[in-house]
Amino acid sequence: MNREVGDAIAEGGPVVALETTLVAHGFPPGEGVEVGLESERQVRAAGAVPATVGVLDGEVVVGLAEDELERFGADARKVGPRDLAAASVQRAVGATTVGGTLAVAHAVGIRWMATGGLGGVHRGFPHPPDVSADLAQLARTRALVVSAGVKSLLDVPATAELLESLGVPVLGFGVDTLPLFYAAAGGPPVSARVETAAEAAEVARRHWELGGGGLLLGRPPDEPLDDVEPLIEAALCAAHDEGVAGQAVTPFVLSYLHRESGGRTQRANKALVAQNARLAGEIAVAARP
Ligand code: PSU
Ligand code: MN
Repeated sequence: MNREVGDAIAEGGPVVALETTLVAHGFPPGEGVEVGLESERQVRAAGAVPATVGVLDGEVVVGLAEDELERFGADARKVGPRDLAAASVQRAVGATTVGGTLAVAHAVGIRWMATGGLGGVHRGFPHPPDVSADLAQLARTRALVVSAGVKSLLDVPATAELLESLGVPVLGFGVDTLPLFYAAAGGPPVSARVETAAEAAEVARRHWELGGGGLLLGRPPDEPLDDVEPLIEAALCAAHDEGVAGQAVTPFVLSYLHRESGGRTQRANKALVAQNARLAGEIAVAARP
């Protein structure tokens, strides 16, 4: 763990965990690092300490330095909660997903995290079924994740139902429905709406006092894209035709969208990741005792 993050955790200071799968697999090579660094700047601008998580040289690092972050390219292993131990023993470069990052946050005592869009239930309930480990890990981790909802290439209503079954509160930041990643409107209803960072922090604290685990906070993107659905359908068809499955689906679809939208989805994705990081920082600061 880096010194700054370790000290902040020890003092009960505001720390926000950030993931590396979106750095390695969510953007074209080279671009992801800039997204990661911008998230760190946004967390700092809110007055909190960023802790970007990943596996390097056998170590689970909490608080990657810039030169370390640069090693998270497209060849990094995608590391969910079940993959942490093997990636570490095998000295892989391991890019942690939301679920993988939450598992580490749990181990070191970080309560706040930001990402672009949570993973969830893939569309059409494929065989074999494909449900992101983000959900189970969120259910068992005392942390609040800020995201632009669930990635809309998934079955978002099914994901919302599963989050309810798992007892995960789904909060809307100033909205009554869960944002749809690129789009702001049209998602399933949230379980409660909160208006401020302080209110989100208070609900999280109360949830934990009551014995609860993780919470999701959906923040709609400031500049939503409302016309991406046809492209998503085309991307999912292409994935199917090319036999892309499992862990590879989300990166394949995101890169298809980035390419076929002429970079619009990429710009939107970059912006919303930064906005979510900023809000997570504000909530971490608001939560200080
Ligand atoms: N948000 C983004 N881009 C991403 C992700 C989130 O804007 O690439 C990543 C997260 O790491 C999340 C993962 O955990 O997508 C979900 O992948 P899967 O569906 O394979 O679990
Ligand atoms: Mn999956």
